This record gives sequence, C-alpha cells and structure tokens, in this order.
Amino acid sequence: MAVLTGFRILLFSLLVSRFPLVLGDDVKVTVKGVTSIGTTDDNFICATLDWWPEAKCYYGQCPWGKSGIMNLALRIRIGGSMQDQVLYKVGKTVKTCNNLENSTNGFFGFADGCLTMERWDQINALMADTGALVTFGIDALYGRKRLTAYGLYDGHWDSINARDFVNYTIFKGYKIDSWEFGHELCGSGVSARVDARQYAEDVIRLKKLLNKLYRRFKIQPKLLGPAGFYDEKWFSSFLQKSGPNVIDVVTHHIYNLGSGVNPNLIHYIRDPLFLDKVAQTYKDLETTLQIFGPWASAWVGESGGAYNSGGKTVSHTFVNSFWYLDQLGMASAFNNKVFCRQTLVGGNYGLLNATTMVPNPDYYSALLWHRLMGKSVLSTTHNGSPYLRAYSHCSKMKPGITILLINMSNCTAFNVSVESDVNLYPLAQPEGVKLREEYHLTAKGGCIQSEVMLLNGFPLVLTERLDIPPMKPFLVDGSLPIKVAPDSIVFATFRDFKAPACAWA
Ligand SMILES: *[C@@H]1O[C@H](CO)[C@@H](O)[C@H](O)[C@H]1NC(C)=O
Ligand SMILES: *[C@@H]1O[C@H](CO)[C@@H](O)[C@H](O)[C@H]1NC(C)=O
Ligand SMILES: *[C@@H]1O[C@H](CO)[C@@H](O)[C@H](O)[C@H]1NC(C)=O
Ligand SMILES: *[C@@H]1O[C@H](CO)[C@@H](O)[C@H](O)[C@H]1NC(C)=O
Ligand SMILES: *[C@@H]1O[C@H](CO)[C@@H](O)[C@H](O)[C@H]1NC(C)=O
Ligand SMILES: CC(=O)N[C@H]1CO[C@H](CO)[C@@H](O)[C@@H]1O
Repeated sequence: MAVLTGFRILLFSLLVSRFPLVLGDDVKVTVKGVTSIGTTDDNFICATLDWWPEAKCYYGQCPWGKSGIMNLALRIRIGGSMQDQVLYKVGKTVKTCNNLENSTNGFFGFADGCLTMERWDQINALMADTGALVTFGIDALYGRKRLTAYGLYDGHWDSINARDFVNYTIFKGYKIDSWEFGHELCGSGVSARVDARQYAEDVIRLKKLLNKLYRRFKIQPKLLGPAGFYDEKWFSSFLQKSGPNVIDVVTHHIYNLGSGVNPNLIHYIRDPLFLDKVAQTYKDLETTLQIFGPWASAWVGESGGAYNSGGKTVSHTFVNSFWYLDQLGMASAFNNKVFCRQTLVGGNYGLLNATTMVPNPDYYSALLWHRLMGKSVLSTTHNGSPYLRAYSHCSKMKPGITILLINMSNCTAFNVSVESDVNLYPLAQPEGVKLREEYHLTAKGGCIQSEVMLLNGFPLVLTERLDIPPMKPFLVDGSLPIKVAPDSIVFATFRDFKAPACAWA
C-alpha cells in the first residue's frame, strides 16, 4: 500500500510538471465549517428524458438499461416540450390514439400526442430495472382553449384524463417519486402560457386528486411546478394563490449560456463574469420562496446550459463541465435540492451520446459529484482570480469535506491551500502527515473540446464489458497545496478537516 501510494504521488508530480511554461498563483480557499448554507436531496443529480431513443430501445429494453451506465441516473424527469399535448390512452375519455406518422425522433409516444399504456408499462419496466426515481410531467393544457396568437390558454384544466392515468399507474404499482404539472407555461411562456391564478387553481385541483388517489399511501408523491423560467411576478402570484400544503417543490429552468448556435458559446462557458450572472436568478427565487412559499423547496427542474439542443462542438465535450459543475455548485449553494440535466440522451447536451450510448465527459463529472459531494453545502470563498471557482460540501459517507476547484484559466496554474475560517480547528494536525485524495480532470490532448476526459492522466472510457472504468484518486501529502493546472477541474477530499457542520457519526 505504501509503495503504491509513493508511486501515485510520484506519478502525480510527473503529470503536473507537464505544464512547464505555466504561470502560477497562490490561492487561499476559506471554508466555513461551522454551519452549512444549504442541503441537497440525497439524489441531487437528475437527468431529463423527453424522447425515447427508439433506435436503441425495443419493447422497453434499452441496451444501457441494465448496464452500469445507469448507476448515475438517480433521478429521471420525463417530460418536455411535447408534454402538454399528450393524451393518455386509458379510461373512457380517450378512445383512439392518433398514430399520425411514425416520428423519427420517437418521443415516448408524445410525438403522436398519445401515450399508450403499453409504452408506459415499458418505461416503468426500464425505470424499475435501473432503480431511478421518476418525476413525470402531466399535461396541464388538457381542456383549455388557446385564447391568443401569443399562446395564452384560458379556462380550467380538465383533470379526467390525468386522473385515469394516475389511477392506472397506482393500480399497476408503479412508483412515481413526483408529479410535475405542465411544462414552461409560466411567465411569458415558451410555446404556451397560463395565467398564474388559473394555474394555482388547477394545481390545487391536482393536489386534491392526488390526495384522493394516494389516500392509502403513507408517503405520497411530491407535487412539482411550474417547470419554467423564473418570473418574479408570476411565481409570487402563483405561490400566494395556491397557498401552503399544495406545491412541494418549485421547479425552475436554467439556460444561462444562451443559444447553442451562438459562436461565442465557447467563450461564454469560460468567462466567470458571464457564468456569475445567473446567480441573481437563484437569489431572486430564494427570496420569493422565503416571502411567499416557505413551505416549498427549489429544484432546477431542467437545465442544458445552452438551448436549441446545446452547442455542436461544446456541449458534449470536456469544456462543458466548466459550466455543468459550476452550476451544480451554484445551485446547491442556493439550496436547490435537485439539478436535472437536459438530457440523459438526446441533443448535443446528452450525458450519453445518442448514437453510441457512450458517456460524455459531463457524465463522469456528475458521477464524481454524486460519489464525493455530500448533502451539506459549506460556504466557500477564495482570494484568487475569478477564473478559479471553488465549492465545498461535507464529504459523502465519509468524515471531512470535499472541495471542487475549477480552473477556467488556460494559462494560470493555482497552488491552492484550504483552510477553515475558524482557527480553532487547524487543518494541519501535529500527529504526522495526512493524505488527501485528489481527482484531477483534464481534457485529452489538452484540447478542451475533446470528447474524452482524463482522470489523473488516464482516459475515462468504458471497459470492454461496457462498465464505468474505476475512478481512483491520487493520494497526496495533505500539507502541500493543491495544484490546479490550467483548464482543469479538481475534486479533493480532506478526511481530517474539522467541520462541525459535517459531524459524522
Ligand atoms: C506552487 O507550489 C510548488 C510546490 O508545491 C512550488 O514549487 C511552486 O513554486 C508554487 N508556485 C507558486 C506560483 O507559488
Ligand atoms: C409506421 O410504423 C408501422 C408499424 O411499425 C408500419 O407498419 C408502417 O408502415 C409505418 N408507416 C410509415 C409511413 O413509415
Ligand atoms: C381505478 O382503476 C381501477 C382498476 O382499473 C378501477 O377499477 C377503478 O374504477 C379506477 N378508479 C377511478 C377513480 O378511475
Ligand atoms: C456521438 O459520437 C460520435 C462518435 O464519437 C460523434 O461523431 C458524434 O459527434 C457524437 N454525437 C454527439 C451529439 O455528441
Ligand atoms: C488561451 O486562450 C486565449 C483566448 O482563447 C488564446 O488566445 C491563447 O492562445 C490561449 N493560451 C494558451 C496557452 O493556450
Ligand atoms: C487570470 C487569468 O488566468 N486569466 C485568463 C484565464 O483564462 C482565460 C481564457 O482561458 C484568459 O482569457 C484569461 O486571460
């Protein structure tokens, strides 16, 4: 073991010294270990699925369904742009499913505007196989009339089809973690919108319905909404009108990188000032919830970074983790409990490549986050360049803390020392050298738009048996600073960091 450790440390210095011309900066990161500033859900990592990868899935069997790849998909949100035009073929109201045309993108049956119960059975079989928690987005436009050319829908929601569908789901014993009502109908809407008061009225109706249908259950699924972009007026009016004990989670969508076709995307994603702008949205939503909906928590219900399917040469490459991990850090620091990545499969921003089903770099970033970052979020600041981003949480299932460092600078390496804001708990213990676990993520060949990410110098690629490769840390002398190379990401775990907020039994 000692030999192995020595080898790892040696190897580590060799790797780091591959950047000889790099400028260096000493940075002091301060972690407030006394109290946490937020807590995430046990299953913070979530991915969305709004279409069924038809070519790869037959009769509910997807090749990746049973493979280790799905270990990450802890939470799946099923829903998306077509969700509010879907009928469920169950009960007396929907007699025929219009099979208009065979859609190449093969939505979950959504492209046909109709979800058959056979397809729903298949989806549930897959979800049960993978052990994923499911959030399902219910059609919230059923029964309403389109009022204006600008997509305003009027009238009450007709709950009958949803009632039959939820009833069927319960009858079949399918476990749904949460039901979400509508998709992007809030504020000025995207393709459709509903007035906040009307939406609140209908959410109350849906809540009553769920209470009734799940009356024999000890734990009821959560109710989520409005699944759209934050709009102060709409969100506060909705929360005031619906009142306590109706909505459990306010879901909001984040696409802070703008359009995926913008040629500046590659610059935005490395620009800390640009990335910081969205913090205002998190802050405003937090304030709105404190004032009008203290009973509800916040989730990022959908976020793909750049909209229009993401950027062709950006969203599935190493550099996208600058944005993604930064957002995971920021969302949890603003006490968002869950972060749903658009998408698990599909578009340029899929965590899995839709053709090959091979995980993209962000997949591994999410996996490391999931394995290392615990629920309690710690306040983390530093005195260095804004191109260095730092977040820390209590470690997962271990004593101490884990810190995430993102170096967006392509020319500056950082020597990072981490300290507690309270000197009562000095990091360096007198009794001998402590080892720190470090995971260094870099792009293959130094090309940040590479589809392959390296962990401690080795490429993260599936094994021959299509399993996730082992993801082992370096063990580093804890008294030395953490070296963060340019264009790299580091997770470092300190077992002996005394953070009272992380009291570990
Ligand atoms: C960073 O730390 C290493 C030792 O770990 C040292 O050799 C190097 O000079 C430091 N760089 C800066 C810029 O302080
Ligand atoms: C659509 O799919 C059905 C069943 O798979 C098939 O019989 C039919 O020929 C297809 N139609 C078109 C237009 O491709
Ligand atoms: C729920 O489903 C069961 C089984 O199909 C059926 O007997 C029952 O009438 C349904 N209840 C409602 C309220 O639709
Ligand atoms: C999927 O992988 C193939 C082969 O590496 C690549 O050419 C393609 O660009 C990838 N597609 C996406 C959307 O990432
Ligand atoms: C760093 O990025 C800038 C702007 O994209 C570029 O001009 C420069 O050549 C890069 N430097 C290195 C060392 O890659
Ligand atoms: C302070 C610093 O290192 N700035 C550089 C960070 O990286 C970006 C792009 O990678 C450069 O444009 C900055 O000069």
